[in-house]
Amino acid sequence: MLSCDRSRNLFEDRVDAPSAAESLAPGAMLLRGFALSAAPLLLQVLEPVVAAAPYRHMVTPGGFRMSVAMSNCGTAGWVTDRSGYHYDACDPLSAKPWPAMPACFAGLATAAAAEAGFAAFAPDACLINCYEPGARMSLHQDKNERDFDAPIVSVSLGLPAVFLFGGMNRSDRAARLPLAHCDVVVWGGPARLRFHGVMPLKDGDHVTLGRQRVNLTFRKAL
Ligand code: MD3
Ligand code: FE
Repeated sequence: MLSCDRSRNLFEDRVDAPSAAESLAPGAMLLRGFALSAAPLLLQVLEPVVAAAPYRHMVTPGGFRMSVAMSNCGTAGWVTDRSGYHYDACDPLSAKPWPAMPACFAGLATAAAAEAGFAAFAPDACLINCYEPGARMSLHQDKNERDFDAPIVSVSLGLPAVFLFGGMNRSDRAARLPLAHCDVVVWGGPARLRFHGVMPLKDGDHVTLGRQRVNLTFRKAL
């Protein structure tokens, strides 16, 4: 049962209500708790997606194994290997198309984008990042998509993380932004090509996801 103490922070499911959109920078909007009501369904439909296309540690063109385990759903999926980064209609592990994007995934992404001022966002790719304690993502830009006019919508689930929000140059000082279960961020316009990353995940025990953080990033790739 939910306790009456709204100040506890034991990584239990959030008891707070979604709050109003908060501007982080031009084009970047934080929607705290936006995925709260959708989360049980999101996690339910995620199961068959990752059963069909299991999380895997991809290798960067430089030969490094990524600490984040990844999968995809949608008509295109982001992949990296020794030959480079690209979007592909098929999962290289199965040689079959990525699982379809569940309607509740696309619906949440479109609604979040609209809330942030980006009408009619129609994602065709959802990259699913699975972090275990210690996993991190170094500063990078997302620029494998064809159309930078479309925003990227990110949905955080499970353990909290510290997100790094940098500038247009890798060497620009990055702001630190804590992201919790069900926080949604919309990155568009002038924020779309900013460098960003995730600090190493701290250990913890989330009530539904255990020792995991799952991040869904919705993109218009094609
Ligand atoms: C800011 N994922 O998959 S999502 C990625 O939490 C990625 O797993 C992180 O960066 C994660 O590429 C961060 C937030 C995000 C996504 C795209 C952005 C922030 C962004 C594009 C531009 C600026
Ligand atoms: Fe990224």
